[in-house]
Amino acid sequence: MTNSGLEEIAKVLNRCKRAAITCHVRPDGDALGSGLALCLALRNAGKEAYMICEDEVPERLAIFPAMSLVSRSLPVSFAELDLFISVDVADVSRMGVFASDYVSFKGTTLNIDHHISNQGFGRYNYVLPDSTATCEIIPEVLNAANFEITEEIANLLAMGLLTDSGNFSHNDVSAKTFAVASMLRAKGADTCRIGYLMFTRQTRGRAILFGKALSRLRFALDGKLAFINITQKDFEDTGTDKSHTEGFVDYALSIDEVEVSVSLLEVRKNQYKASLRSKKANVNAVASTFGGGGHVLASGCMLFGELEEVIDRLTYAVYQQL
Ligand SMILES: [Mn+2]
Repeated sequence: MTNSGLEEIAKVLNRCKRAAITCHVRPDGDALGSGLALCLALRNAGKEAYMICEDEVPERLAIFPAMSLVSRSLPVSFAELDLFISVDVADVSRMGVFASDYVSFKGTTLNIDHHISNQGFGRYNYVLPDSTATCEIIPEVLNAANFEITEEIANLLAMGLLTDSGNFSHNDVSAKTFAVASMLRAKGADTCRIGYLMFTRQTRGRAILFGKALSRLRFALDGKLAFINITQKDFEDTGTDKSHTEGFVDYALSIDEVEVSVSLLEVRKNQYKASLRSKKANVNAVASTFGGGGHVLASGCMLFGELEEVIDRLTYAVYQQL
């Protein structure tokens, strides 16, 4: 994978007239923040630019006015474009329905990303795997092209930087991450408000659901393993669904003695979706035992049976990894 020079990329951006930008399916803050920052910068520079994505904008991110620019189809034909840009896309297949349009595109393609697995599928590529977010890379591209970083663009980039870095908590956060954040703050990004909206705020139903889950917190293996469980009735009583359980399992892992935490969501009677988190032990191996998988420190699987049975089986599988 060899990157194109920034001057070359600047030329591509400066000479384009009509561009589409896409990101990966099930878009996150980094994908939409980086894509829309580029889209706005191109428009501010007098170009036609469209942001397309197969899936809808997640509710939490919809608060940014620029999100209304994200479309699930291109309003012109691909043949009318001279530039097709992908952001935060590790592999062409991650573009979903737009993958075939990208592959058969006759104009110029540009690939800007931070995933280590990115093979450089664009005509021009700018992939920096040491970056915590694609939003960490976009500013240098905009600067090279002489595109202004407006307050709105700074807010979008800050949002992607905060979300992909886990509010600056991931181990790939570097001095450059903070330098970019500092620059974006100077350009007017409201990092305090973005942090609150992305990481802190929640609905009342979610807070009550969390209380229910936490009231059932229990421990095994001398306190090294923690379980929380949520029933179908909890979801019904609080008007929530599984999308509101994000962070529950991480909360259980934050307890000092706990090495592995598990959340068990009741999918239906005698069926549980387990999410596993670990500080060190291999929970991918645990999940694999039950036909699931994921990463060493974060994985998931489906289990069948009574709750107590499921807990016993998971306890034994975790015991073997500690
Ligand atoms: Mn990303």
